[in-house]
Amino acid sequence: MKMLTVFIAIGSNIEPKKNIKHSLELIRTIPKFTLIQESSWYNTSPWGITQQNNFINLVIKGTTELSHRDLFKALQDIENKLDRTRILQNGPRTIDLDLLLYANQVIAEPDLVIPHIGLLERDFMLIPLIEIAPSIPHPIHQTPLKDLTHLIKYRQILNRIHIKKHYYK
Ligand code: PH2
Ligand code: MG
Ligand code: MG
Repeated sequence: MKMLTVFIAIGSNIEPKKNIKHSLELIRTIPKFTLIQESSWYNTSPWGITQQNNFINLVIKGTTELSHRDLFKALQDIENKLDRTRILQNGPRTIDLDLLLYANQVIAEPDLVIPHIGLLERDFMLIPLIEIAPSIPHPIHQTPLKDLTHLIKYRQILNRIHIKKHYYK
């Protein structure tokens, strides 16, 4: 299968530094997947359920030969490995791995919608994505991502805590 570029949002508000580092290690072991770039890490206030700890959010870029289903499954396996329990929708979590973009494809399946439904309205998804992919067109709007910030509805970003990283294979 052809090599495709994908973007994944990472979020955590339970021991976030430890869990995000661990998730990145596990992501790097996904077969037929290469981690290319990591955005800055951002401290963010909780969206949805506001009575919970702040999150750390970032976005990563990878290339893969996996189908969107196989990649989704690999990300879910990592969430489960990191003791992710689903008690409350939008509640506290050790790790959340959300597929934001899968090449330029538009996917609508009962359990998986790409582009992610929150991408344009949540600053903690769009801003880190723009940091590493400002010019790629949004698969539906066909507009460069950096020109879509007026669509942000939820501003949760408090500050940036790490600089972005490149990975070399
Ligand atoms: N994820 C949620 C619910 N609320 N808030 C922030 N700041 N960051 C998140 O990643 C987040 C959230 C559900 O996925
Ligand atoms: Mg999420
Ligand atoms: Mg999720």
